[in-house]
Amino acid sequence: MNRSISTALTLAAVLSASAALAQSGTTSTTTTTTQAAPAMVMAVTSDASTKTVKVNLMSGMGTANGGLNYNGDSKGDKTLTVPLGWTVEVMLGNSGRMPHNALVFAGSAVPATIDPSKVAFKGAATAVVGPGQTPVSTSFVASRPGSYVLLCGVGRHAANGMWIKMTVANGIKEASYK
Ligand SMILES: [Cu+2]
Repeated sequence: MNRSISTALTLAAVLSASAALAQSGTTSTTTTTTQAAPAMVMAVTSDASTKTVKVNLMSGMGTANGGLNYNGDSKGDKTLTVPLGWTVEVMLGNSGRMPHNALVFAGSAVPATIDPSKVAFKGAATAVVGPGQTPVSTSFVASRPGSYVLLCGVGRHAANGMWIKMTVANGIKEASYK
């Protein structure tokens, strides 16, 4: 775990340096750290060579929104933006007291009925991870541009605010979480 995080950090640093050298003229933000993470968890890292985004979500981080949060975020107050056509690898941990998962649905609001068979992209649903359990992961291809919500499908967590926004955008070459 520690090794993979530091590898990701190193990779992100290399990518940042490469992007700076390339003088692409577009945004230079490669990564965004979360506010509530005690160890500066990297929320997203981007790898343009493999067109892959790694997303680290820690559910139940602290007491924000009564524990119904990802990385301390809830109620759409953060947006995960990923490049169109890239592979999105989601790693979901749980530092809280309730089980959680992460599902992606089309639209900009929590759907009235959360049907795991109707996620926006094939694979855009993690398993449920219990408190303190080993993180779970899934990956999907963000194959259609637009607005999405990433939410928890457990109980009424999403209705109670456990969701963030997600945007799939054409013409960008790195992800952001802000
Ligand atoms: Cu939940």
